[in-house]
Amino acid sequence: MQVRAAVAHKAGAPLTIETVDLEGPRVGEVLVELKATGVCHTDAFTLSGDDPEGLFPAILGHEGAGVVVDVGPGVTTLKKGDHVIPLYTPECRHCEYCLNPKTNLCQAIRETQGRGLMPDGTSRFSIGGEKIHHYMGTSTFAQYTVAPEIALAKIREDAPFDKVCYIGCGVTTGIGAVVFTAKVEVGAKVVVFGLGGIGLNVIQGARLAGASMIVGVDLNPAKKAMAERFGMTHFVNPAEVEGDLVPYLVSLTKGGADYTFECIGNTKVMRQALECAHKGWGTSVIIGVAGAGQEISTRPFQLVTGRNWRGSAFGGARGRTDVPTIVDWYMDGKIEIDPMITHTMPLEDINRAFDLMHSGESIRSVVLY
Ligand code: NAD
Ligand code: AHE
Ligand code: ZN
Repeated sequence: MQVRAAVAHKAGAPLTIETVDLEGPRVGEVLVELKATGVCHTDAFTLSGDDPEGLFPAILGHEGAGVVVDVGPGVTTLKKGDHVIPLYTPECRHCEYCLNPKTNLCQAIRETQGRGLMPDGTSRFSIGGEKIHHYMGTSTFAQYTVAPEIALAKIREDAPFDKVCYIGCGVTTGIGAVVFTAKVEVGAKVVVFGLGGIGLNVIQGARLAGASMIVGVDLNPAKKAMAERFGMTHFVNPAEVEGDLVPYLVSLTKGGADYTFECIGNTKVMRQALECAHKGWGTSVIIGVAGAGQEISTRPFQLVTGRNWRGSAFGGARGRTDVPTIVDWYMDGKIEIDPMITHTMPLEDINRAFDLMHSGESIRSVVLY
């Protein structure tokens, strides 16, 4: 079939809206009609050319929601008409990783996914016979996409696509990093670096977990009001701090934070986030994605003296199991999404979503199909 899609032809260039060819689903695959997709900073990161796994041409996008329109042979858990959220972290429930409760990083299809291909090593997208790569196994910047059955979470049918698409990445990543990865306890002191689409969800996760102090750190003072609305108790603009940020934050938290989260992708900030965690027990979680060739550093003494350095992908969530629950949390009013979706647009205007992100004007832009 022919579908409209935003195609990334090369690094650093705007996406182009084109009609592309999409093959139907093969064994274990599902054809999904997208109804909405968010635009995450990771899409911009890959488009910039900084992603070591970035491939071109490709159809980006990994924060979608839609409806199943066809299933390939062997698909047993989904049928036409089901509402779904595509998962860039699938959940096969059989691999060594899925069977280990310590991780959510299902590896069943990771190798082909990283090469922009379906599990059988081929692509369903093409233009004039030329292959177009899939992206993160989801490619949600298209009216229709094909995804493996294990990379689709079935969700309730009364959930609005234009809001719950955000659970496909930002909401789950932020809240999950707090509740699944760090397991923040009631009364904990938390510092969140970066108050964008991910950091705000870390903040609402920390409030949900009962944190007593939630410090938000951002260079953009315009992010303060929204962060307060989601539970931030103290705002720090590093540009306004005299002297070093780390001792300032250690003093503010009276000895260091129990948990810190880096939600920017800046390796210098990752170091600050580790070093303002409490001596003896503080845990710092890296969520931000850093560009090719970048490395983190600190004095080993920081770890010797009891700080823990961790990372979190997709919030430690097991998509097919946890995403429907997070959709329920939204529908039951336990978490909020609507105020964070600051802009919506048709696919034709998707490049505006990237401009709004780079200028710091948006939290989340959502493309409506
Ligand atoms: P965003 O652009 O919405 O937010 C980034 C925020 O960081 C902005 O508010 C910006 O003002 C602030 N900032 C930038 N530099 C800063 C600095 N030096 N000090 C303080 N604040 C600073 O981005 P997002 O969508 O929230 O994504 C954040 C990061 O998380 C990106 O690196 C993205 O790729 C990554 N991410 C990771 C996962 C995962 O599973 N690990 C999932 C989604 C996104
Ligand atoms: N491909 C990059 C890393 C990109 C990355 O870290 N992706 C996150 C999700 S970001 C979503 O917005 C992730 O889940 N990583 C785990 C994985 O297996 O990809 C690189 O550096 O090569
Ligand atoms: Zn994302």
